[in-house]
This record gives sequence, C-alpha cells and structure tokens, in this order.
Amino acid sequence: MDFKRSDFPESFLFGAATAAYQIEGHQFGGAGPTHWDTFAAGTGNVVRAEDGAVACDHYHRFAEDLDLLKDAGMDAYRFSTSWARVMPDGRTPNAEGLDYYDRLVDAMLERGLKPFQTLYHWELPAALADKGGWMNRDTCDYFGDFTDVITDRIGDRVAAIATINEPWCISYLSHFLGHHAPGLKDIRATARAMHHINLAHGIGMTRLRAKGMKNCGVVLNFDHTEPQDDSPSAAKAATTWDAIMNRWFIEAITKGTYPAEALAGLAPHMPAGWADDKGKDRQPKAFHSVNKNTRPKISAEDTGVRTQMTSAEGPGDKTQMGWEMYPDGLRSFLPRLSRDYIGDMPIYVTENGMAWDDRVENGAVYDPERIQFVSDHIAATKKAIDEGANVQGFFYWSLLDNYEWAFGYEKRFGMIHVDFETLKRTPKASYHALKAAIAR
Ligand code: IFM
Repeated sequence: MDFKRSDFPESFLFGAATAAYQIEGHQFGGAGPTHWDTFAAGTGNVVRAEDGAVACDHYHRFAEDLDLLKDAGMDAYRFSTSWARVMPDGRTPNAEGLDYYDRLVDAMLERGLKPFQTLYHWELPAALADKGGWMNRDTCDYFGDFTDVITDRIGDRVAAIATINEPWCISYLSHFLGHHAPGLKDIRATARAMHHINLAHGIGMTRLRAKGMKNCGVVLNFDHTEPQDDSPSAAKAATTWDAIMNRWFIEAITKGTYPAEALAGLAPHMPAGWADDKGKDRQPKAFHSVNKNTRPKISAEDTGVRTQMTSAEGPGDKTQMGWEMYPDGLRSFLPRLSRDYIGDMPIYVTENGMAWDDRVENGAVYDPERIQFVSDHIAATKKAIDEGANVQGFFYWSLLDNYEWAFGYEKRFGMIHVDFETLKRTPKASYHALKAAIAR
C-alpha cells in the first residue's frame, strides 16, 4: 500500500469493523430470533436462504480474531452489540448475552484495542418486528431501554458508542426497496421507519448522555450521487435521491429539519404528529461516522403514473457487489460533511471496503484488487483531511468475510478469509499489506 502511518496525525486510528449478526453466530448464547432470521427463511429473499445462525462463530472464536487485529497493528475494533442477544424478546435482559459482551470488551482492552461500539446494526428482535418494528413508534423507546441495559454493563470500558448503523438501509432500503428485512415496498412504512429511526437515535443519545457517556455519535452511509445524463428529469431525480439518502438523516440530526425535496414525496405518508418531534433527534454528538462505498448514477423513469427514481452504477471498475470503485467520492464527501453540517466535529470513516471473489490457493489469498482499493481510499481520506475534514480514524470493512445480508455468504469483504465449512481463518495479502503500511 502506498501510505504510511506517519502520513496521518499521531492520534489517527486504524481499525477494522464488523457487526454482530454478520459474524457472531446467533444460535449461541441465548440470543432471540431476529427479523433477519425470518426474512432469510422466506423464499428468494437471501441467496440460498442463508442466515446468521453460525456465521463466523466469532461468539466462540473472538480471541483468535482479536489476536489477528492486534497482530496487524490496529488501534481499534468496531463491533456491534446485538439487541436480540442482550434482550432476546427485545425487552428482557439475557445474562448470558451481557456476559458475552463483557468478555469481548475486556478481551479488546487486554490487547490494547479501543472498543468502538455500535448499538444497533440491524438484528431487530423478532418479537418487536411482530409489533410493527420500525413502523411502530414504541420501538424507539424500547431502543432507549436496550441502550440503558447494555451501557450499564460495558459503557465504563468502551471508547466510543454509535447509536444506529446506516439509518437509510434500515428504513429506505428495507421498507421501500425491499432488499433487506422486513422486505417491504411500501411508502407509508418507509416514511414511518425513516422518521422513527431518527427518533430512536435521539432517544438513545439522551439515555447515553444521562449516564454521562461522552464519546457518542451515529453512523450514516452516504453515496456520491450524480445524474445519469444531462436531462432535467435526471437532475431532479439525483437531487431527490441525494435528499433521501444523504441529507434526510444528517439534517434531522444536525439541524432538526427534513429536506423539502424528500418531504415532497414522503410527507403524506408520515406518522401523525411527526412535525412535533422536530429536534428530538437533534442531540449533541461528539463524533460523526461515515460509511462510504460507491457512486450511484440516478435517472428518472416516467411510468405514466408517476416519475420514479432509478439508480445504476457509474462506469468505473466494479467490486464483487457490482459497486463502482470511486475513491474520489470519499475525498469530496468528507469536506462536504464538515462544511455543510458538522464543522470541526471529529469524523471516523467507520466502514470502507470491497467484496471480491477471493480464493485460498496454496494456503494464501492473493487479493491485489483490495490492496489497491484500500490504498486509494486511504489516500482519498488523507486528501479530505488536507481539504479541511477533521477525520480521526479509518476502519476497513470488514475484518472477516461474513454474512453479507441478502447475499448470504457469497460476497467476501474480509481482510481475513473465512472458510465457512471449517471456519478456518486465513489472512489475505491485503491484511499483510495494511499491517506493513501501519507499521511504517
Ligand atoms: O455488510 C454491510 C454492513 O453491514 C453495513 N455497511 C455496508 C456493508 C457492505 O454491504
């Protein structure tokens, strides 16, 4: 890789990220069923109907995985705490689940790794999905209770806490585009979920602050949106997409408002009294986190009934996900975030990574494409810092090959290969290259 640690400020953190349902093995330790188990069991929702029952068995193998992080010279580990493990029915604490996270955090500290916790990374307890999930406003208060329970147990030792991972995916991708659990394509459900997820963030932040927790924030995903062509309809569609994907959550959280371009379609479907909630999601944060991967090109399709937005990938090289590799999107977005929304507040790039069809050959995995990808995105992060963004850390997504949601185990994002038959871990060439760069 082209960079060295000394290109960055001394306090800059290098780490890798994972999420509970994607790696832990949800059949272990008394975790309750989640809406992802239900979604995966449906026909055609997930490749081969795979679920997170075993995943990488990180639940039993976390010591080995954390050793690999430490051996790579990483400073921090971004992990998430499964709501359904901590409270299997969404409401009642599970001692075994709390003990697990207690051991996990201690194991990070023993290895000198800073624990970066995300409270909610998508495994909604099925019992709460039964009550309407994120369409139900009560879920926001229940999230607050979950925040209390897990923070009482590990909050004294974590370095940072993010409330929610990628609200756009939880709401729009899952309730309008239907790609993720609960797999809906329903604008009324979408508007509710898009509002409630912001409210849940606000309630979570309030609970964390009440406990004196200082380093708290949220993780949003952004894409550098561009119109597909020069037509006015494509320009309008790109502006609307940008409003829904990039502005809805950050503007609610920083300004207490929703962008007019998004409200134009969503307002008729919002829950009653939504305008009275204005500002409840706008709680003071200490940091902001960004997950960034690709560049959708947006066009408008006139169906004869109404105009709909269509997203397609840009022209550059693609990853195994079919996503365009576009590091300049990261370079341009980070200063935009500082300039338009958060000023000098610290930013962490909490996820950046690529999937590739990696294979073990002669006991090793050769992945030059990922080495180039990481090198380019770390260079883009450096440029963004030079342009004024206060970026304080970069987390590769992901530490391990894992459960890539609707794609099952087919897409390999890890710096460490996992054989899903034997669960053997094999660090890829990119792991060794990143380790060398961090050591320089
Ligand atoms: O695997 C996901 C992760 O859970 C959230 N951010 C994007 C990753 C790749 O799709």
